[in-house]
Amino acid sequence: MNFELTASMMCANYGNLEQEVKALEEGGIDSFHIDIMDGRYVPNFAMGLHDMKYIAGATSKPLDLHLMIEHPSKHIDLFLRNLRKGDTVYIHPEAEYHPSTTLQKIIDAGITPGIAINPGTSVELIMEMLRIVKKVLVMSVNPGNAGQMYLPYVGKKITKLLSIKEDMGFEIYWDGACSADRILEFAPKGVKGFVLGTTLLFGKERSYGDILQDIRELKF
Ligand code: S6P
Ligand code: MG
Repeated sequence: MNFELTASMMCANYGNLEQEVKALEEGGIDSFHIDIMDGRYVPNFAMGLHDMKYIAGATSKPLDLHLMIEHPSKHIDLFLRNLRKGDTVYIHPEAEYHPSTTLQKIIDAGITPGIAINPGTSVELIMEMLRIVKKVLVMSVNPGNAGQMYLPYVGKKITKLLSIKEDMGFEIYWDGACSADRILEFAPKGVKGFVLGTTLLFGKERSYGDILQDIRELKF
């Protein structure tokens, strides 16, 4: 089955970030998920521009930039000028007065545009934006922290998005409490990729390579 696996780098060991990036890359990760938090849009501070640049310099794999910041349009140029073709930027539509203007900026920079949708945000609210984005990151936990509980009502929203994705031309990605059960259920239905954090990938006794191989073969 063809699905993508992304590493949530806020869960990595910062004591040796370069080694973490290499081990994930050698283990077969598809891309690196960078959670940027400003302490305002979400109640936490996580990674910053500096971390993003460091990881970009340590790998040739794509970056997946998840902006959990207020008014991303104010800062987006800083990020865009440090990204490469093939990278993705997700914004949260609630964090912006004019999210489609910001999405257009991402498109104009040659970067893949995405929106991240919170558990409490409905498909109806983002319907028009679905026509211009290539990726939708469905949050199955409230944004701000790793290691949270899955909110089961999000499953219904994914079903709705799956039914319109082809028509509207976007792919669905999963972020938050991504477990084996969820991959087993949603990868065959057409969810294109999964962000792996503490639930499946980080802080385990096994190597990243072994874990990633088992996930790809759906051997849990
Ligand atoms: C949450 C953030 C996510 C998490 C990731 C953690 O605000 O956007 O990317 O870091 O989902 O995964 P887990 O398995 O620890 O919930
Ligand atoms: Mg994220």
